[in-house]
Formats: sequence, structure tokens, C-alpha cells
Amino acid sequence: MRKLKLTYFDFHGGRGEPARLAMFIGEIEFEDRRVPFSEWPAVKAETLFHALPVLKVDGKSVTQSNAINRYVGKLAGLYPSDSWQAALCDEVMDAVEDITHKIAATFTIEKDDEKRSARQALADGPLRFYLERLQTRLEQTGGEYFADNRLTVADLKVFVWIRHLRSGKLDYIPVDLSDRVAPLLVEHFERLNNHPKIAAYYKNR
Ligand SMILES: N[C@@H](CCC(=O)N[C@@H](CS)C(=O)NCC(=O)O)C(=O)O
Repeated sequence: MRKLKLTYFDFHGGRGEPARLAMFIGEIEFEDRRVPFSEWPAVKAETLFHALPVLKVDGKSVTQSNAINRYVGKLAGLYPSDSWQAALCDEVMDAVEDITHKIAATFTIEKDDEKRSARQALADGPLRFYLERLQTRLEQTGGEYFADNRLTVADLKVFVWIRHLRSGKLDYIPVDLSDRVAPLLVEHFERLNNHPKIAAYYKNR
């Protein structure tokens, strides 16, 4: 049996969370290494691209969250085998990655007034745009799942993103932005949140 170890930061979200969820749902045993931010500088030096997540499989490592999502998605039965459905699944994960980069760029803004205007511009521009377009894609794929008419890692990636947007943890991003702009994505979020395995995952966390 493969020995899996996922290294990511110690919080319930971000780029490492969809893989954690996928492995939990698929009952794939893995070591969940959570790096405290205080230890990040030392850990960073060991990583290929100076970033997390990193997945180790039998001692060999692979980086890039969506590559990891695809790999664990296949192990967990949460990645399409049909090439077209797999492309739809990848499209959505890469779109979330694109908007995540834009959000991440505002984390390092130190001055509060600059952060406020950057975040407001983000909310009115790219965030609204990605919410609308992902909602359109979800409508086109039947309204319930992003690919393969079933739960895949694409759904988990969007779920984690919407969870973050609605958490109130992003200063100056209205918590109800996704509810106003993309109600179908919020319905999708609620459906996943009530998925027995996902509900069980967060119950004691
Ligand atoms: N494209 C990479 C981006 C990885 C990335 O930027 N990870 C962030 C955390 S979500 C990170 O390690 N940040 C710490 C740093 O840049 O020092 C992926 O999808 O995994």
C-alpha cells in the first residue's frame, strides 16, 4: 500500500484542503502534516517551488495543488475517467487557482487603506467575474456538479473557495458577495456542506 503524506499549513482551507477532503471522503489513509506559520521558513527551503501543498508518496514528492488534487482524486474515485469530463474538472480547478492568485496578491499589502481599495476592486471586478462565470459553468453542467454528474475534486476546490469567501476572514470582501452574485454556487456549497462525509470531516474541527 502507498504511504501518503500531505504537507500544508495548519488551517481548514486553502490550496491543501481539497486534497485533505478528497482523501477523507475516499477513505485513503494519509499523514496530515500541518506546518505552523512559525516553522514555514525552515520548511520552505525543503520544498521544490518554495510553496505548499506538497504530497509525498512513498517518500517521493509532488507539488502544485491541482496536480495533487488530480492524483488523490484518482485514488479516491473523485476524478473523471472520461477525458472530456476530466478536462471540465481541470478547467474549474484551474479557474479557482487563477482567482486564488489574485486574492493572494492582496495578503501582502501592509497599509490598511491600500488593502481596502485593492480588496474592493477585487470584489467588484475579478471576484464577481469568476463567481459569475463559475456559476454559468455549473448551470451548463446540470446545476449540481461541475463534471461527470457526480462529486469530483473540482466541486471540492470550489467548495473550499466559497467557504473562504463567506467566512468573513477576508477583510473588505463583503461576506454576502457570493450569495448575491452566484446563488447557484452557494446552493452547491450548501449541498456539499451537508454531504455526510464532508459534514463528518468538519464536525470535530
Ligand atoms: N501554484 C501553486 C501555488 C502554491 C502557493 O502559492 N502556496 C501558498 C499557500 S496556499 C504558499 O506556499 N505560500 C507561502 C509562501 O509563498 O511563502 C499550487 O497550486 O500549489
